[in-house]
Amino acid sequence: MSSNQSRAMKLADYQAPGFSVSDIYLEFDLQDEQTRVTAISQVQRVDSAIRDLELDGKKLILEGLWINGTQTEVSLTEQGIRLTEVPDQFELRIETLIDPVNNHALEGLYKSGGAFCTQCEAQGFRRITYFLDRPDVMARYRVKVIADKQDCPYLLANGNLIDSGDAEQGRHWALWEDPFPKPCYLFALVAGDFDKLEDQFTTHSGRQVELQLFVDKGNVSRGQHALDSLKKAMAWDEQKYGLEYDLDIYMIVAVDFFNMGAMENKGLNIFNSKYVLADAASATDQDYFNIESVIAHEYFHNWTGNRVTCRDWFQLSLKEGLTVFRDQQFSADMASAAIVRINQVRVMREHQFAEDSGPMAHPIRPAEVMEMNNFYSVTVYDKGAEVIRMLHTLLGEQGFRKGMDCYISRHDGQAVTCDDFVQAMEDANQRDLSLFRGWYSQSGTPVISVDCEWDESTQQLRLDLTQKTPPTADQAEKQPLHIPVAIEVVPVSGQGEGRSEVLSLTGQQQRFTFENISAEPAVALLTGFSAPVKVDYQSTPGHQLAVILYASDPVARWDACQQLVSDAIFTIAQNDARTVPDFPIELFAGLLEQAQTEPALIAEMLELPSFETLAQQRDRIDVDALLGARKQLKTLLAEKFSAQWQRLFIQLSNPQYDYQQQQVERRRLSGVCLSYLACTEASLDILRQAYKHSDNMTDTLAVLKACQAENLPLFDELMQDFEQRWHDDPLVMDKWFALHAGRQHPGCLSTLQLLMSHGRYSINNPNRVRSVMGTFAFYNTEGFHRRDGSGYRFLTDYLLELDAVNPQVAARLITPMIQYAKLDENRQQKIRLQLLRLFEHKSLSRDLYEKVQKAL
Ligand code: B3K
Ligand code: ZN
Repeated sequence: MSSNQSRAMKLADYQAPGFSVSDIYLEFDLQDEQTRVTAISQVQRVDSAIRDLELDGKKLILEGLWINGTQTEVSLTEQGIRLTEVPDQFELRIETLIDPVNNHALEGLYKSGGAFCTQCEAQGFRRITYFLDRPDVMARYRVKVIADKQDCPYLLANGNLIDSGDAEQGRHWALWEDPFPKPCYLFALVAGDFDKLEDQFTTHSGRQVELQLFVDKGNVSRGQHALDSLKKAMAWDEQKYGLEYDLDIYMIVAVDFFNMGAMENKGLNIFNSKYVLADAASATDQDYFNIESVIAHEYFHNWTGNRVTCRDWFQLSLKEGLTVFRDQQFSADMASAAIVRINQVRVMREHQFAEDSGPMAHPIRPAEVMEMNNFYSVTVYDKGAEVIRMLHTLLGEQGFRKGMDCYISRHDGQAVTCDDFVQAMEDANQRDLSLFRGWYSQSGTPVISVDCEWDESTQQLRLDLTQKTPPTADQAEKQPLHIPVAIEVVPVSGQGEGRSEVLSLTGQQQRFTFENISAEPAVALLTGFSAPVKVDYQSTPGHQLAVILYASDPVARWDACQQLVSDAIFTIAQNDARTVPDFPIELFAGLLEQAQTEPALIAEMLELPSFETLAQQRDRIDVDALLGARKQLKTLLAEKFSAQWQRLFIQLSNPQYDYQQQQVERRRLSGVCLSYLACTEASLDILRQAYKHSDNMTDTLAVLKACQAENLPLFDELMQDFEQRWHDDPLVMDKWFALHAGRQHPGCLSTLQLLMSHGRYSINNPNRVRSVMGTFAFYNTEGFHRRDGSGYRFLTDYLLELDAVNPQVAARLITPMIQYAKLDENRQQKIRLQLLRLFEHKSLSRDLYEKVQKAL
């Protein structure tokens, strides 16, 4: 283990930079293995006490460095180089050589397929040149890109194109200028050959913006949805937040090799092609939805992230939490608000709660970071968005908007902190949010315990709420937080009015009393999932049923349903019961009757809670018993209502595919029907016909998933057909790989081996790796948690190989293996053994090291 692996940076140690860079000129002479980068920066000393200039750099060959034209010697540091006793103001010229084609970490400048592209967030710019690679150093960029004209007809960078021309030996060049000062993590360059889609957007104030979308050759017809989504996002941000786009051109480039979803580089977004390309035959409704949401997310960053950026990386949630919240608001406006919210609640419960209770627990503003890439987490992003949502709930729509206006006007062009954001919200609304600020510094999932009593004689309803946050791996002591607890009170009989309110829980324990509750009430707590907390409330099946039937909040209705079903699953698991409690059966009978009236919501209600969601409800879980119980309930419901599933499925057939809300909802419900039908004997023919007649990827995938989940022999037959049809399409093949990797069967490890020796498999392609190993580790519960530990060993063997290629992706895949505290002692021990193997590995990346060390 080298020493730099174990050193963590602390938020408390933040120091403003000693130097600023007002302008930088970059020149790239692009060659596969030897790209020459010339960087000319105008540097100014801002802190006279700091005499030396230290620059970050990684995997660079330094060809020369000049200060005001004089070649200068440098000394090497752990992070890069040091220039001693530099002048107060000077021109710094640095020439470096880099190797894009062998850059498989996909940070800095690399090649994806035939195209050069960059990824600089968080600290990738230091792989391009020596620089002050920190977000609070903001400069104006001019960038010249030189490349072979035939291989790279398009030469792109941030901002506006100001000049271009031909060069010697079949090469050409383009010069770009970005008028807005920006941190280097927003720098981008692309050079390659693409097909281009073009459009225009006229802003609210009447400016024309050119929109350009670059996709792999032959994919033009798959880019329209992304382009339409961009225009919707631009219009929405103007209407909702009064925020207009600020450059004359907005470019999006889709590439196949990308570590994450997309990147918001100023004026030149780079996207994983998964979040750009779609048509009915090859993309699912979920893909269409995701594309719209990620396109919007990156666009919204132009204000929340780019114009106002982060002072340091501990503040990441400043831009990510806020931008996720904004994209969620947008999606809710574009599609069904209820379903968008339900899916978000699932993400929180399945993934964020797990992170908060595991070894990587951290507040949305982490206090200590070893490897920044490890903190692009569900906590920073999704819990961060929940924190913004709570502010929105507490301040109201208008108050929140006032706060946003104040934040943007006060900090435009600056690099700021989460505190600055909360301060703007406070100032614009004259509110004291000091207790609320605890959400930024405290990790863990608060548990709200509820004691509820209704007194018929006084017609009073009393609620006693107690909050407690269990200690987390990073923090033992917890303080009470300001929690908005939205509730809905409905009469159990269904007769009469209900009541909705947001309770402000600020103390550790608090009593709330409601007068004039004349009929027996059922209480729905945390309606709309008003806070990222768990609720401990012993409601009765009767009251849960009343909430499902009579509450106005769809999330509360869905939640009550999930709770009822979860309780049933746990009862079965505990008693090893042959008999299943009656209430889920009554519930399903009712839901199936009404299914056509609210297809989208009822589809979500009919879906059993996932294994991951169930696991979060207990401190200890018995994997086999829980999987068995879930399965038992599913089969029972499938058989009991086989006629209804079949009838409903037939009624739900759609005309020709269109990505349109009503159709989407029907397809979703029809997919749920299929998943139950696959558990019944008579289903083979239905499944085969459904596959045969499907005109879209959503329905096709629903059949394949249903067959996969039930391990039907039909699965292999259809998968062969599917492969034959799609073997040349990388995005569809990702689905094929994932379906195989997620199949829970005794031979699943050999299946994985086969998949990885498949001609289309590549360890260098993150999408492919995630399809196979990600699906296995996260979702193939049975295979991954095999009692003999072979699943853990398999993942570990692979991680050792992958870590040398792409540490960022490796560190994401280890997640399910470090969240092991709920498992039985035998499995825990087997996991620790594998973690030790990783720990003892000589050249483990800092990314994996941080996680493994914490997990042990
Ligand atoms: N800001 C990027 C994420 C960069 C991740 C670096 N490891 C995408 C986004 O959140 O919009
Ligand atoms: Zn983002």
